[in-house]
Amino acid sequence: MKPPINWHEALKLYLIGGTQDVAGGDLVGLLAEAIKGGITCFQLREKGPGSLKKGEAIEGLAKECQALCRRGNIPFIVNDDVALAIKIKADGVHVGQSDKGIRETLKAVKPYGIDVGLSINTLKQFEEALELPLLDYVGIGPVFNTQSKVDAQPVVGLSLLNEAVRRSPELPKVAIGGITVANVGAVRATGVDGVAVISAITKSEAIRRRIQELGGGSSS
Ligand code: TZP
Ligand code: MG
Repeated sequence: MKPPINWHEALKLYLIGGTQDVAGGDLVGLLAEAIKGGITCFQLREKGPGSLKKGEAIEGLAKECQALCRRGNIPFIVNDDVALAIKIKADGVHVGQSDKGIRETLKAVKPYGIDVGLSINTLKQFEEALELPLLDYVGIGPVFNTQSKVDAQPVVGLSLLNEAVRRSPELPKVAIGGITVANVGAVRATGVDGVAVISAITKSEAIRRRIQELGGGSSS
């Protein structure tokens, strides 16, 4: 059996991305560079304009990303697609409130040893998440305005992060949405385990330096 993932550590600098987020579409090249730079987790989120649409192509891309993550010793997470996560034995699957019910997702994937992350946008949703003993982590946001998700929920600001940390220091938490070099310090100061970003890394021209600036990479 694979060792359990320490989510408090793995959430430190969580890259999310798909073909649509990368100019030129070379997600695999970007991921390879980001892993060398020191990201601590990766989620494949192939979604929206510019994303791959064919199941076969997505599966092929997922396997390439998974192989890179394995070599880099970081968790590989699939967004939304429970069947794909099971098929390729991903480390985890991340779902939103509007995806297949969270209880159903947990029931479907836990027998395969797949971890589960859930997006939350309100304190009520956070409290509901605390009632799910098998849930591995929550993503809280969008903290700030984001250009990377067309159907984003209302922004939650730093206050929901502070409140969630106060309610439960134990449940691993990653902040998401509009996180940049300019605001990452304030986000981390709330006590969340880490930050999840799309554009701060995928739109950077100096990925390794950007990862350092966001708090990833080695501390040496
Ligand atoms: N969920 C909430 S905000 C968001 C997702 C997937 C997009 C985050 O992208 P960015 O570019 O880091 O704001
Ligand atoms: Mg979703």
